[in-house]
Amino acid sequence: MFKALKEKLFSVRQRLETTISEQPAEEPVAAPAVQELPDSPAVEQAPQPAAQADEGAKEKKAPGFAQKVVSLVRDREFIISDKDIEDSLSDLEIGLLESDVAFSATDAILSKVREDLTGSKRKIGTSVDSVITNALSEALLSVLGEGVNILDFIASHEKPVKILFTGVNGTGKTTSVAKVANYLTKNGLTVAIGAGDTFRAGAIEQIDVHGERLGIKVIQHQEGSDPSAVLFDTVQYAKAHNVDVVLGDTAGRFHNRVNLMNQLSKIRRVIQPDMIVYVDEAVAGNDAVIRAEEFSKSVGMDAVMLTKVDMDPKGGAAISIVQAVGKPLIFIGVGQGYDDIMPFEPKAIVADLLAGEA
Ligand SMILES: Nc1nc2c(ncn2[C@@H]2O[C@H](COP(=O)(O)OP(=O)(O)OP(=O)(O)O)[C@@H](O)[C@H]2O)c(=O)[nH]1
Ligand SMILES: [Mg+2]
Repeated sequence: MFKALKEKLFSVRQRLETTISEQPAEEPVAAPAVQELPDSPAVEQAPQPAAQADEGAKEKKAPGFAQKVVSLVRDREFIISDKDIEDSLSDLEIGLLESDVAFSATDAILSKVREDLTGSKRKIGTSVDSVITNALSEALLSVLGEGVNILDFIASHEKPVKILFTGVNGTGKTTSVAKVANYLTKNGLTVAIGAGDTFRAGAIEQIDVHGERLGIKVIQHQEGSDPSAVLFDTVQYAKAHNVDVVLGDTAGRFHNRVNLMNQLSKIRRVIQPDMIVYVDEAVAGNDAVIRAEEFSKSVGMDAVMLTKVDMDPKGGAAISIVQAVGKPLIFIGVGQGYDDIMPFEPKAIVADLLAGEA
């Protein structure tokens, strides 16, 4: 998963490690002021003048000077400067853009890495790699956020918890509804599905077949009927049968199809979902990001599910979408089987991205 992105991050880490490690181990440091006090009776007095010497050094490297300093060794620590990491950061920028990470997300990651690394002190003897990995990890996590655990979310909401799936045509909404239903039942929850795509021919039958295979109740009306009514009935069914979760499938739609978008707003008003999941496919790259932003503006969303991650080695769409809409990625789809779904846990994903060579 995310093989290309992992490779790029690995090569940037290697380059950063080389450049930072190549900095001289020791450079002349201002003579310790303690020597100016030969009569000093107590060793404890030494830190005081040394601190003053430090202040002096700070004054000297005030504006302009700091940029010229490659690295300083003081108190057996490196101070990493902008210049040390400039080339590696442009590698990182290119690597992220090539992996389909959008410009704004790339920018956010770069500034966080720069902020974390420059001026950071590394004790001689500590691993350069850990300093770099930490900075990259923090930067990626700052964009990916905390994530959401769906089981916790369901546990903390009144039943039935209503989750609506939306997005453009063919991205994997219906398959995702089935996968999520399967995931939830495997985690001990009861589920009912609303066949809310009454628009596309064959859509009702498609979700019905999934329901049958999974042993999950699918509520359906006629093709062409009002999807709000189907989903309303699904909620009523869930209430009557003490079902934990309602999953609502909907027809694929582009944000510029006014009628379909109005229909979605109506569904929203009628069933008042606890969570709207926007589904898009990783293979769409930056298109997915633009579409997500449009959906976010028009109907809103609470979380994102990215499908077909198995077909997209780049991995950037995941980072970009989350950054663009400011909502968590809740699941990724990694194949066509019911079990090909993974809860998206930012910490685990980032740890894997930085675990080494792909
Ligand atoms: N490889 C792969 N294929 C997927 C994944 N998720 C869905 N698909 C496939 O994508 C195709 C479209 O899936 P659907 O679930 O019908 O998509 P949809 O968004 O409901 O489509 P519409 O209802 O027409 O808008 C199907 O062939 C699915 O098997 C995934 O994670 N990986
Ligand atoms: Mg569908």
